Amino acid sequence: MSAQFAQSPGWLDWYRNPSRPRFALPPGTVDAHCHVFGPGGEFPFAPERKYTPGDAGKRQLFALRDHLGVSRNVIVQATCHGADNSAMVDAVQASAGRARGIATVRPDVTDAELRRLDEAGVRGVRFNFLKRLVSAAPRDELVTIAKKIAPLGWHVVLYFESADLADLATFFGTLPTPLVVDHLGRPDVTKPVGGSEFGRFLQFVHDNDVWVKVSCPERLSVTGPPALDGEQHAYRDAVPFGRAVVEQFGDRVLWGTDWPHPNLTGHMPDDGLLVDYLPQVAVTPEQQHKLLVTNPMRLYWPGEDA
Ligand code: 0GY
Repeated sequence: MSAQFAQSPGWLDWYRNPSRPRFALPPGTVDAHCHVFGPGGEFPFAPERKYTPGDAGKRQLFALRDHLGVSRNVIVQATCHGADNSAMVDAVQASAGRARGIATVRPDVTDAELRRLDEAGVRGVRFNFLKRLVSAAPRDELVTIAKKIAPLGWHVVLYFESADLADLATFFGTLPTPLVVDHLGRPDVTKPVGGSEFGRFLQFVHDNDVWVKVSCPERLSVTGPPALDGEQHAYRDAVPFGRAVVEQFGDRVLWGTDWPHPNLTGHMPDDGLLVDYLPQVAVTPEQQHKLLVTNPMRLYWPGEDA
């Protein structure tokens, strides 16, 4: 906990001793969705935040990276830091080229500030539509931001709930940048994978050449992690959704841990188990290599060898 910030009541901190994954990640694996929180004493949380996390800084993130066998990170600005990207940028700059960043900016951001972020390693901005995380997402402001970042070759990361896609899809289709969707578009995994809601998502991905993060089974799952009695398959109800996206859009899928897993209430996942979950959704070595290495390298480190 930070000296001056008390965590939100009931806040769950990340899993302290993650297991060593049995699944060996391919060399060059990118964790394309993770965050840093503070530390609040150095990088204060934003006044407009909807939650106050425990500290989870770059040192802990890089330790997890090394423990899991990950090579690189994409650090996504968390809403608890608002549009002050200092903690994220500090982590990216401390990574010696092994991290990229996704920022939050306001419509009045200057070109000079965008250039500074770009030089620091930022490659996109995130638009968040979850009402429990942001008070508003005015579309005119988002269009202004998207137009400003497009010349840099950045993309927009979209975070929304599947039920809201019907209202948002047309707007998303007008944005002038590549689009990346968080957490499989947050499907309701109690509904059929072949049903209309997930079908709409797949159509949206197809029609707009969208990139999709096959992440957060722990956030989507109702069946949860393996039971203590040794049940083998973690988050099994999320598997068909991830697998469908990997099979249909294998060249545009990404994966991330979502460490340090903000706002979970039921349980905190063992990050080693999240790695062991991967072969359930990316079944073949070729699918795994695209998901974990080829695709994120193409988006975040184009032209570089993994
Ligand atoms: C995630 C999910 C969440 C939070 C944030 O920026 C954030 O605060 O992303 C969430 O609460 O669902 O991607 O980490």
